[in-house]
Amino acid sequence: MARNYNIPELRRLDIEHHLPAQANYAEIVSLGGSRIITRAEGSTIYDGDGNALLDGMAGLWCVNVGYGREELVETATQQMRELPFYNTFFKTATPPTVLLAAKLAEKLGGDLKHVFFNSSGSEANDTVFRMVRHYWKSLGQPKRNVFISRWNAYHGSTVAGVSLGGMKLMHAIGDLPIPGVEHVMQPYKFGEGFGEDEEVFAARAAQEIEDRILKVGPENVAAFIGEPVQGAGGVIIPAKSYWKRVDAICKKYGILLVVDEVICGFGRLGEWFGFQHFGVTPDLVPMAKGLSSGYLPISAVGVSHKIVEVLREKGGDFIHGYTYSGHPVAAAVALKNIEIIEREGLVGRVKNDIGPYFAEALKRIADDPIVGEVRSLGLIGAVEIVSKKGTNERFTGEEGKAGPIVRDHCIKNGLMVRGIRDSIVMCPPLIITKAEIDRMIDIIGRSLREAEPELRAL
Ligand code: PXG
Repeated sequence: MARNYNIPELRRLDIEHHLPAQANYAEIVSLGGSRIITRAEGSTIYDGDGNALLDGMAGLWCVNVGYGREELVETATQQMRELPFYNTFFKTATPPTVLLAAKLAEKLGGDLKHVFFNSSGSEANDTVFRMVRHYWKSLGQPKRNVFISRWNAYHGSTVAGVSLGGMKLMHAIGDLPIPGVEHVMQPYKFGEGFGEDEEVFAARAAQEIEDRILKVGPENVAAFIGEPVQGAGGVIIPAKSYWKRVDAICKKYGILLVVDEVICGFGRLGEWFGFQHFGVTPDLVPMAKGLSSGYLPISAVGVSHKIVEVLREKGGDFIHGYTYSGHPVAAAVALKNIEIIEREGLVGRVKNDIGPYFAEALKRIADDPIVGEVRSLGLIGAVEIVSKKGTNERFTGEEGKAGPIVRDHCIKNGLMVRGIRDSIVMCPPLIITKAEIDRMIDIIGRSLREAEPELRAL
């Protein structure tokens, strides 16, 4: 049931006391406080001012099974009654934690038989950072401590997450990255290989990784980390051959491959994990978001048996972990969430039905005079906004203005999307209906038309 909130008072308190995540605090004040979201159902969110918004972002790339799942509420309630908390530090574990680890091992397949739990994607990548270095040290190769990542990658907001990530604006806050992270080019063909043959571009982007390994010295490189499809970077979808090449390069030099599935996992690309779509075999797999569909904070790192054997034989104490590692309520909800995805066949739905439908629907706005490209894979997609059709030229001649302007029109028209630099990105719940996809595309089309005069006046 919807509760009656005093929205003006909440907005006042928001300004007075609350510091929202990744925000410009002056802007929040000038806007008179944040938009207060009060409830949600299916693929629709409702704000306190009575607006219904189609949630084109599944919350923040996470509410894969959609809102309003009573089963998840009941599971959490039951687990809270039975055992609301116990840790995994005292040579102890809880039933949901162990069962979830086994379930994830089944979904990951291959050698990825082990799972370490955390509460967020950032924490998962901190675990990756420490485990990878500990692994090489245990093997007697302490010099192997360099991570290779890509510019514009997103791996979280903690010190290790930001450092592994390749967002320059984030690096500037907190004087990051920390030493030991090397960044190479991203496989962003529209931006960095416009007009180039897809395969030639994929080979060039992968070659940069090999070149950097040789420059740093293979004996110093611990791991390569990448998102199957870069999400926060603007939904950058590489050619399949790119990932095949990356995998081969890692194996050639004995470097660990870390595939960050925080956004792509749990059906987003039409497979349980993005690496399965691209046909590669990672050694470590951080995941979060869709693991619990955002109903509770939980993340995990899938770890290969090859690594765990070394940790068991030579690793001694792995002095790492969080109070909430393997939180029983979050784990129980994640297990039930996976059960829902399985029961409703949502992964197959993305691959064979709604994903292809989304791709077709996007084509309807591809001819818009300010659209440079539409692209999607499964249920993640982007619309590139350009000032001159047929080029990748941006409004005002510099990157970054168009996305937020078009996004604001979309929100006004009833659709929540992200504006990332000069693109609009979409990542809806996996249960979104075809009629809702049509509405999403219609709203983006209308918003592009409304925004064009504003963009031309920049
Ligand atoms: N890896 C990837 C690939 C992510 O997308 C994280 C790690 C970190 O997860 P946590 O749970 O610590 O936030 C993410 C998170 C955006 C945006 O601007 C994207 C994320 C988080 C916040 C904002 O689109 N992705």
